[in-house]
Amino acid sequence: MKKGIGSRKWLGGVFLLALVLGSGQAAQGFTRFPICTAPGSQVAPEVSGKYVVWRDDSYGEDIWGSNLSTGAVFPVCTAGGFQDNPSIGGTIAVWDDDRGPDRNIYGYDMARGVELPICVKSGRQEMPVTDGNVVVWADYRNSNWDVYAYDLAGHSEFPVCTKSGDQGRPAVDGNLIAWVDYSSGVSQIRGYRLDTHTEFPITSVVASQKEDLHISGNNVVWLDDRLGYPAVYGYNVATGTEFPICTNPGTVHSPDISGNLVVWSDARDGIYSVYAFNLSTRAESFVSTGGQPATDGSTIVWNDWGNQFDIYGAAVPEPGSALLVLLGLAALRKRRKQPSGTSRSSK
Ligand SMILES: [Ca+2]
Ligand SMILES: [Ca+2]
Ligand SMILES: [Ca+2]
Repeated sequence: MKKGIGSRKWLGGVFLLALVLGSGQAAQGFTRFPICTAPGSQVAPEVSGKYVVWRDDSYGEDIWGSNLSTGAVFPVCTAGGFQDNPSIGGTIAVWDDDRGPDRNIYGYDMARGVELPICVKSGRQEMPVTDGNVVVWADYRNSNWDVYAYDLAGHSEFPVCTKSGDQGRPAVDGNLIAWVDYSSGVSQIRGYRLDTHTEFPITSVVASQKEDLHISGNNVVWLDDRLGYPAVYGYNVATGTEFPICTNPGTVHSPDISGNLVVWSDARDGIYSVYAFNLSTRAESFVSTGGQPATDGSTIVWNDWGNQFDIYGAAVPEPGSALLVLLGLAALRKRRKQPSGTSRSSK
């Protein structure tokens, strides 16, 4: 069977390195708290407001969630077969699901406790993402990978890109959808505006791999290998400018963005750790050891890779707080001490 372009090619190696390296570094500034430390593996967390979801491999492959206000941990979907690739926006969680004859997209309203079948059509549907209004996924119904979407309020599905060749690994926020187009033989990122139904290119830089796209407002972030190793880049669709976010060769993975906050994990110090970078203050912060981070701007969640495969989180300090000012000053001092030519430049 053709391997889904929804799968994450770099994660296998990252996972092995995480196992070897283990965990131990203490957090600086961000105070971490446990979200789920149950037996078995909890991975790939996502957060939206008070709700967190993740894939739980304790009893098969299921989706579980937590309400951060109450601390309650509860099953979101424990159907037979594999449930994977959770995403959450607003109060709507989505995932891909092979309980049926092939892979489909399901959702769950965390506030109402109701499951929502999003797309259960023939052919594979994978890697769904949602901002709480629209669900977007990679779809093989036409015997090549396309991008389809579903309007949650209108209960209607619509094609986003059904061109020849493969398109997949989508992201969505508000008016903007983005995906990776593989039809030319290299990875090209394309964007789509929902209000005008127009498609446009995002970055012309050639890289054999571009993946792990995430959007917040006008900013798109992703991983690409133009340097020969995975690095995090961003692109502002309003200004048409690309900017590097993390280019250190530390086996970077899993970028995410919300507002001005970009998070990712890298092993620059020989151990997988979560970092946060503020696009406006240019301050980078160490958050915790761990991997697969995600953020909604208020909270950062991650998987405690190489340790117990549990889910942890930390609140993001309020803008203007004494902590952020101190972190910004520390980052500035560190940058002044570094030789020129290190990883970041202005957007
Ligand atoms: Ca299951
Ligand atoms: Ca299907
Ligand atoms: Ca296609």
